[in-house]
Amino acid sequence: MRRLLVTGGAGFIGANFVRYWAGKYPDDQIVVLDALTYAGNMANLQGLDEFAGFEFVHGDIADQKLVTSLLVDQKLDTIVHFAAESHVDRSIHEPDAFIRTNVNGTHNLLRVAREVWLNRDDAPPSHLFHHVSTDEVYGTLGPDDPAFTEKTPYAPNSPYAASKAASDHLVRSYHHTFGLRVTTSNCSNNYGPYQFPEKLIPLMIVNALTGKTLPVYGDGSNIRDWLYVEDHCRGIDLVISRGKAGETYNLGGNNEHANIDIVREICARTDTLFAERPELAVAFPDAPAATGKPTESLVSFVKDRLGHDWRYAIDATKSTNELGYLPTEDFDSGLGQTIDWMLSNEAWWRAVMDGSYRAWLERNYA
Ligand code: NAD
Ligand code: TDX
Repeated sequence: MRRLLVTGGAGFIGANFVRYWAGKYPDDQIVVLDALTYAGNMANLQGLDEFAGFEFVHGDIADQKLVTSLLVDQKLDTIVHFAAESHVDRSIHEPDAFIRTNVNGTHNLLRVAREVWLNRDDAPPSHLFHHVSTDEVYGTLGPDDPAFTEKTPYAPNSPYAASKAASDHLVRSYHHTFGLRVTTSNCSNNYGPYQFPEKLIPLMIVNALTGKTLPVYGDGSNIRDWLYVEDHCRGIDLVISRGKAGETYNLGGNNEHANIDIVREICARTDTLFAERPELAVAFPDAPAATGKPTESLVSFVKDRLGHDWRYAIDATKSTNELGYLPTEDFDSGLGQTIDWMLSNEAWWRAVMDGSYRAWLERNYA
């Protein structure tokens, strides 16, 4: 039985991970620590309070006293660290929060883990600090470059990527210097349920339904390697269960697409869905598809993101060979499930986008 501290568990991937883990390991204890920033959402964890081992704690990973008391009092033996500022565009406009949470926050978790797990008599018999990171630490690829491996030198280009790279290095150093048992996974772009609609796929779906512009940065040729979020959760499980302390593992989707192709695919699927299901035109009257206009009419090529990385691609051979990792969801069905989820969860994304969730948060967590 494991006793997990899941940081950032009210965010997109963290919430999917908690649902995955509670379903697969119902006897484990899961304590979620989340500061509920704009990206954190209690609605993402709805239903989990029925799970006996689940507890939510509202707090900051940079709070040394709080993290110490959670590890000591609850005898937690595994940290799965998702909490981060995660949006590249925000890191370009306001980088400070990225350094504070991604660098200093991660360092606080590491020093508390070291103190509690390595220096105390009542430390649990085994421990693991799993750090969830990104492929963006490796920089950008040209069209013919081989995909990133775990040996690719780090070359982060945005303040977000640099802050994640710094946190990866700190995690590594706590293993090398102090012997803390750590693993790190570097993953490609995720998509799926509960993703905050500031990221490409959910933003385009919401804007297509509400008749807003679909802003494609630059010429839309930039390529990402897309992974359905549940496959990422499965990959993290494999690293936690079978990975070797001190090692890093790449997790990817073998699934490269140019942004413009993704946007066009979402447009085409929206048109088809509205043609097949007349109730959608009633529910979403502002969508062009509600009046038979092509959704693609909303596409607008806008000013490029500063320092925009052109291509990411993950080589996950090491994870496949050593852990048995393979993504199972193909992009066709994964994108379909994501659009269906957004159609069935209008209240969720409207609340997130119109600020009523913030008001709810202030009422309940002031
Ligand atoms: P997200 O922005 O949806 O969620 C982040 C969560 O962390 C939120 O719940 C937020 O409230 C919480 N948080 C932020 N600052 C905190 C703090 N100081 N203390 C406690 N909680 C705090 O992010 P996501 O997309 O779910 O990403 C999760 C992790 O996975 C991040 O570390 C990110 O770098 C990594 N990652 C994301 C992707 C992707 O495609 N989204 C891909 C690879 C890796
Ligand atoms: O409106 C948009 N228009 C657009 O063209 C948005 C939001 C994005 N884009 C482009 C920029 C990227 O080339 O789409 C691509 C994907 O953008 P994001 O969804 O912002 O993701 P990205 O910048 O690739 O970073 C993501 O993947 C790695 C996550 O946000 C990170 O947290 C993760 O580490």
